[in-house]
Amino acid sequence: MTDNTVIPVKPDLAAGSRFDAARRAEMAERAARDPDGFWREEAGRIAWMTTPTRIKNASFEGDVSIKWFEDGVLNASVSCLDKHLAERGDQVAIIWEGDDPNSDSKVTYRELHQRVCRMANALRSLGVKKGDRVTLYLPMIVEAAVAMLACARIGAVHSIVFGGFSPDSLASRIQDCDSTVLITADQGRRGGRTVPLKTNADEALKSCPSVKNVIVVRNTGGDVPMQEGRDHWWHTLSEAAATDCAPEPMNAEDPLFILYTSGSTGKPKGVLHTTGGYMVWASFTHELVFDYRPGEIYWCTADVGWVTGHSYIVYGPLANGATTLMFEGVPNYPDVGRFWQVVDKHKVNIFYTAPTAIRALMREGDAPVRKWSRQSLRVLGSVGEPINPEAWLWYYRVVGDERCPIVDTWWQTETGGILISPLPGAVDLKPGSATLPLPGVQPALVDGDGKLLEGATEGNLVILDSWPGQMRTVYKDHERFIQTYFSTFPGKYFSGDGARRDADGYYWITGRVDDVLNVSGHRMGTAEIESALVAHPKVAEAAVVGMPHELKGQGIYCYVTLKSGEEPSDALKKELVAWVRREIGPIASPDAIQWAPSLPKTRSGKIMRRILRKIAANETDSLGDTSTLADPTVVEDLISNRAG
Ligand code: 6R9
Repeated sequence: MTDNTVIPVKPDLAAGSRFDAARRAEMAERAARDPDGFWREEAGRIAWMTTPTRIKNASFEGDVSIKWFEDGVLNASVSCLDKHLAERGDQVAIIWEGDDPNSDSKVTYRELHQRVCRMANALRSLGVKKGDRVTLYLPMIVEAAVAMLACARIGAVHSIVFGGFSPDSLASRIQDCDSTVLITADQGRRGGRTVPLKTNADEALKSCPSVKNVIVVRNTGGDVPMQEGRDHWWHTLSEAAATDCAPEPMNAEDPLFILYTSGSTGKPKGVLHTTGGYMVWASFTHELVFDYRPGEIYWCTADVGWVTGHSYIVYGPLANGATTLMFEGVPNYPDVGRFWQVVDKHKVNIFYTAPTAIRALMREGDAPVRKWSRQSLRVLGSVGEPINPEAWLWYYRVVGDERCPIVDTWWQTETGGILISPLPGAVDLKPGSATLPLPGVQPALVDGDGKLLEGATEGNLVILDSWPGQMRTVYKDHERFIQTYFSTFPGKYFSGDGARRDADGYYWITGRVDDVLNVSGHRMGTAEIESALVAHPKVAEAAVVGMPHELKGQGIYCYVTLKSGEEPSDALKKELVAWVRREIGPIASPDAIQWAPSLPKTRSGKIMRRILRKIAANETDSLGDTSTLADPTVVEDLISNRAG
């Protein structure tokens, strides 16, 4: 695959789209020349109680202050619900498709509005006020969207913790933001199995004194203990509550949600998004990138526990009055044709998934795809990690029958929404490239010293100026926000990703350049896995690096030094894998563990991860400079005992 493989925009798509090449160019030009004018107009896509007059007020220098629409007043739930009642109250807002192919349901905008109002009133009756934090630990059920919007309705700040996280991970996220309420379910369902959410929650809450009330959705009907005075059934609270609830007036810069994400150091950071800019960005990008047209059925396969679920299952699509599909299950249950069966069943027009799923399905061959018609599909999307050209082309040829453009969307929890992506009716595609920035986004590449690089080149991906959906701070730790994103290259937002730019100005994201792993599109810090390992009584030291993995993109490779007197064994390896899964969650399962009598360190004691990454990738003939090592023989030992 070369930079010259170009798949031009289909003429019929360009003709039918509100965003063709000319419109895109005009928007990009206007957003750059007159950001205030451009975003004042785009702000009109959401509902305001007080229309903002001050638009952009952001500086990446010094203390870093980012404000958008700062004198505007709104409520996010109004844009997602009330705004649509007159015109499309009876249109389906959410199609829910269960893990079990025989279970599904549909919720109209009017019904969703009522359900949200009931839960909002229920939360108020428990004493939840504007600014309070509410943690959600839920499966992919309609109640997850209802809970998010109910929090937004009363100005409570939701913090969703992915259902695959362990009790410990849940507890630390509750403690960090002092949530007073936890919303969970008896159990989740995934791939025919149950997930013990309430049991995990009870375990976590032993160390979370801030939580006074727990709301439990009866989902599977599994038998779970309810703690008198603390635990309430969702349905009991809802039934007792009224179906209308006055939305809390929120300043544009009041928090909407916190979402914890992994960085290269320390524990996960609470990424804070505010109301006005985030909502404008979610709506703007959802409409442009997917070329969303009224009446279309849109399906993003992410989980609401990740940012993709926030922006592209709930807030973006609902702000745009779309019909959004929520899927409880997994791509290979009951069989590997499940995605396409669901596409046909619900006549899905726009389908957005992750490269790891595409690669896994590609391995199963074309037949399970061809078995289904997929005629409704119009646009396909990819997110979460770089998509290799081979998987891109399979997605394009087999899933989309060469009819549907693929939007490879680059963005992050921190960016709130998509920043670099093709627009289906406007940008020619290149397999493996996220292509060009959206209007209003100014990416650039810098070298290690922060010098701006011009033309076709490769470097660190930075963004030069603010966009409305940008995170505002790390919850309760603004210093960490400045340190993490604005200190490596002062005055610029540093993404942590590397990228290449070709002669056409197209961006090709190459992956993280820091100590963050991307395993099946899930972000995790090597430091988190290392601290889980050293918490084991037999482990003295650990170093974790990523290794290339055919399906997951990256796998987790752990070098472990045991305490003296401890014997390495296969049983202990298994125990350590189980230990990390229990400490962090099943998504953090180590793929390989290598016993390391010692780790390669510099004379000042720094672990040389560069070398560990090379050994893990089996690229031992290109180790580079090892002359600064305190003891070079350590490396030879590690090479000869590589975990294969
Ligand atoms: C939305 C999301 C962010 C990291 C990001 C990058 C990787 C996401 C990508 C991509 C290449 C794409 N990433 N989309 N890499 N091409 N289209 O995934 O957020 O979980 O915070 O992860 O994911 O490395 O820095 P998040």
